[in-house]
Amino acid sequence: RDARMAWWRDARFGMFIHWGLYSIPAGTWDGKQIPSIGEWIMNNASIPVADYKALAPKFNPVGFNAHDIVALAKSAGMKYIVITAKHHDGFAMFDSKANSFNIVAATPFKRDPLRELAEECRKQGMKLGFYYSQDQDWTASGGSAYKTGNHDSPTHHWDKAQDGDFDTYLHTKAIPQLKELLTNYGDFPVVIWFDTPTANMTPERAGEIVALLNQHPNLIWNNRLGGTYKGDTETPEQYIPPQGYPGLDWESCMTMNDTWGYKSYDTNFKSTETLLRNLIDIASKGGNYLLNIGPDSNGIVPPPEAERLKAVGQWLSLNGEA
Ligand code: FUL
Repeated sequence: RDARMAWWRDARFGMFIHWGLYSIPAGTWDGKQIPSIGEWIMNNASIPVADYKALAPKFNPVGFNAHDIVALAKSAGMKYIVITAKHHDGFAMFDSKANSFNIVAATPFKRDPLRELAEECRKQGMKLGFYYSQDQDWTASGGSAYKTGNHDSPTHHWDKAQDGDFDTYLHTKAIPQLKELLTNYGDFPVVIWFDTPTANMTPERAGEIVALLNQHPNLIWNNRLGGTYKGDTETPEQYIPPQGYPGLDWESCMTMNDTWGYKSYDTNFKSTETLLRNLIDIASKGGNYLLNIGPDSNGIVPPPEAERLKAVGQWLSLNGEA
């Protein structure tokens, strides 16, 4: 385990990327600004499955440039990137044969940004990991859905198209897509970042996923798979544990404003000073800082985010080791 975790412990600073179809509505649905985080808009506005899926033919993010994103992460002093391969909305941001609701098969863009990022990461000496929402899936029948704001409630569906059998979802979508992610990208991913397990993720079901992960002995995965599995890393979200987690590997993930997925009107950006203090505070307590960017529907990193990352990197190269 120590050998497996060595690069990650040294890394200290990584880039989280939340990017998907939700960058098109960008926080507004039917003319109304929908409160809370942008990537939850389908759930928060109870958008029917067919209406949400209709976003895919409109997704053509030709401004996406893997080279520039990896270079931005490098310039900030970041050592790894974790991108949303599939968030709770069920849309795969990669070429998937297992399910056609994906960026290659269902959009005019037709490119696989994960493949492009993998190639650039290899060229630029960056590590790459994939976020995958293994349990919640709001567009696949049988996928789980949390009721907004209540992570304890049983699966809450707002559209009959969501009803179905969780095991069918697991065996026809989640596990096949995880296999694709684990085998189609060469030496990547080095991290799988699971999220929001519900009661559906029993130890038995999670165990099937673990058997798959165990075929990749260098892989690092977080503590959000579910079942009884603790994973490799603790994942405090939007906070820094005052004492760290002695004896454990941990990573604080944080937004720069108040959303992970792009929201056009969220301008509540933290200052560069705050971002630097967070990084130093986290590093001093033995953790990693996974700092998020939310590219827009054209694939562009919002300028206030890019500017801050560059400024953080400048400070590090003047005052630290970057
Ligand atoms: C949460 C998710 O529900 C959010 O959308 C986001 O991905 C965050 C990092 O984890 O629990």
